[in-house]
Amino acid sequence: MGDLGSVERAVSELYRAQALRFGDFVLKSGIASPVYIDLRVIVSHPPLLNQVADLLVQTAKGAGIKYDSVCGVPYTALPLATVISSTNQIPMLIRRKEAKDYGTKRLVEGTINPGETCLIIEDVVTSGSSILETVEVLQKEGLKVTDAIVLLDREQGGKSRLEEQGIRLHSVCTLSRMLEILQHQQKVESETVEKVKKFIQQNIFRPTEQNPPVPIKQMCEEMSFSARAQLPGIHPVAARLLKLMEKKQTNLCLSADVTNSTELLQLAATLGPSICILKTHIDILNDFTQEVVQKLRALADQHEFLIFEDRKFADIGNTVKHQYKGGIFKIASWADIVNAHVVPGSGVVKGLKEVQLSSQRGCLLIAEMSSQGSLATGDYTKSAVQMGEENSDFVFGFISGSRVSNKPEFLHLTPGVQMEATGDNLGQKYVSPQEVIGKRGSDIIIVGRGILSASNHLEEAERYRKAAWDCYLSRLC
Ligand code: 5BU
Repeated sequence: MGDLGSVERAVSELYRAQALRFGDFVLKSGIASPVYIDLRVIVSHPPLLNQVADLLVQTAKGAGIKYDSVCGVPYTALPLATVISSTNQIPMLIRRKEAKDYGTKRLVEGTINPGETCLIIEDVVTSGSSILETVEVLQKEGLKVTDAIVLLDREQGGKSRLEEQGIRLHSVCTLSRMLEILQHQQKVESETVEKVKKFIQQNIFRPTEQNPPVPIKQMCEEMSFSARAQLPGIHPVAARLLKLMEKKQTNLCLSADVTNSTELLQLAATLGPSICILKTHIDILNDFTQEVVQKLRALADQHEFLIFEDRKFADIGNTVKHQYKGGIFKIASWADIVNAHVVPGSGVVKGLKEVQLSSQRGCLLIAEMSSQGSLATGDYTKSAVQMGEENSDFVFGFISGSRVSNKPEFLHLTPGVQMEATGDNLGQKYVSPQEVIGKRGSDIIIVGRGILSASNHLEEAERYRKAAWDCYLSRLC
């Protein structure tokens, strides 16, 4: 731990910068907490940033750690690692957190010299999961990682969990010591100190086999589907979908890519109870009639799932308006959800919106695609998110490989999901439900051939439903 004087000064400054707050807070998850810690604010206080960086270095020195490079756990610790690197002339590595482009990009930036030792820098440790994720990535690159330095240990089980995994955790300060310092400085009252201590004890993170470790920071910021359904301003389609997902315990969307209407209706009837959405490509049916979609609508109402026509509108507003409303398919009359590419600009959304028959119709924008070499990456993805967020009266979510919007009122749906295969011979790329829901923070898996190619569709759909639902549950506090 750092020396008393400088630690005390830093704690006092952190309190002044409102990085530590005491009172009655309700975390996004709905859990009441007497303490709120947000060290992101230190970038607005450069002297404090330097002070904290220095304390981290001194703590590493005091523990006698030898290291060749530093790596901050994204994102809050990145500026800390940068200051440490620059001030002490120690090379730095950056771990990419976002799994853009379906994992084809580098996961670590900077020069990697396999065999060298990298020291992990972190702001706050709760369960230790974020550190472990970073350790895993660095170790895969051939680096040695044995120690992590953290400013604040919340004493909620992270230290022992990291030790179990061979990582020694050294903290500048623990939460109880921080409390003592602030009490001594007469900044918090003993009643508050007791309240926070009790909260720490009651919230020790113990992962189990059934409940695999998920970063608690992520978990505590995570809202349940039913809580999201209640958000003010949420789109009615999103609210309906979130409620039925919670009720039916499913975040599985079936991609019913069949060419025969009898088969389509059979799938809807059999798998209806297991799914939250049935996705169609209505133009691949050989025997389309309006009667088919009417029957499909009746099954959707009976089994409480939404119909998503994966039409991928991609033309100027005036054309997509006709494509959505008219032609032989009359998509707007039966599909709860449609999707659109953002390549034409926001006119595509405005055109579709003109048709909007009632508030019970919603749209998803394609922010990323699952196929090899997709051009929907980087700035394109960002623009798609911005377009969606600016048109929230019609757009309620995104098709993407991971969570691309931080706004909980938007849903994320991910195609390219299979448990066994890694791709097909036409460029499709697959990842597992665990990766999509557990790690990439998406909400709904879209599965086609993973289920359709099985001999027992229902059994297979249930297997996917359960896997994706369990991952969602383990994200919650
Ligand atoms: P699969 O059989 O699970 O590979 O089917 C995936 C479905 O999702 C299929 O209907 C595609 O048209 C759809 N899809 C996709 O695979 N990737 C994307 O990026 C988008 C849609 Br957008």
